[in-house]
Amino acid sequence: MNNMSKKLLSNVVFTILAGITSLTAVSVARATEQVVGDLKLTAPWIRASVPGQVNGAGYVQIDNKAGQTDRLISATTNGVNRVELHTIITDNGVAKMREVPGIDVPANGAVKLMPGGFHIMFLGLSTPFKADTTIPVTLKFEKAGEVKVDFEIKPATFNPSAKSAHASHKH
Ligand SMILES: [Cu+2]
Repeated sequence: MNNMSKKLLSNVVFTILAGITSLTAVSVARATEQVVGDLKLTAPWIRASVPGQVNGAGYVQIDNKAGQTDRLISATTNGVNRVELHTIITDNGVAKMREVPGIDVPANGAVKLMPGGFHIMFLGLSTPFKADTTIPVTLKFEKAGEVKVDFEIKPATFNPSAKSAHASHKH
């Protein structure tokens, strides 16, 4: 290999490495993770309120590396009347929210709270959820105990999986 192609090659390698480094930095900054006991909570978020909206929903992925099921049993935060755990059921073709006593996190598995499924329901907001801010929420698990998590408020138009959410709708 002559000197010129060596230099060219090292430039290419440097460019690739720089690219990988910046990609890594971006994904670390975006995918916020928090660990409590055997649980890992990833990317907690809440959709910003639209005018007149007094309730809101929170979502997060929970991974469990323990060999036994854990269970999210409650959530609390300031500035709301009440926080409930909800799921969505379909009753005669109509999607309805239902309170559940807890949300299981399977052994060596995960549960993903997301639009159209399990969510943390914030009822009676004293102030609307404002995009680009965070809300501290304390989650309580049966085995792992309590953990305080900052939920990121995403714009009202945010949809984490527009495609799959649409596919699950019944037309
Ligand atoms: Cu709900």
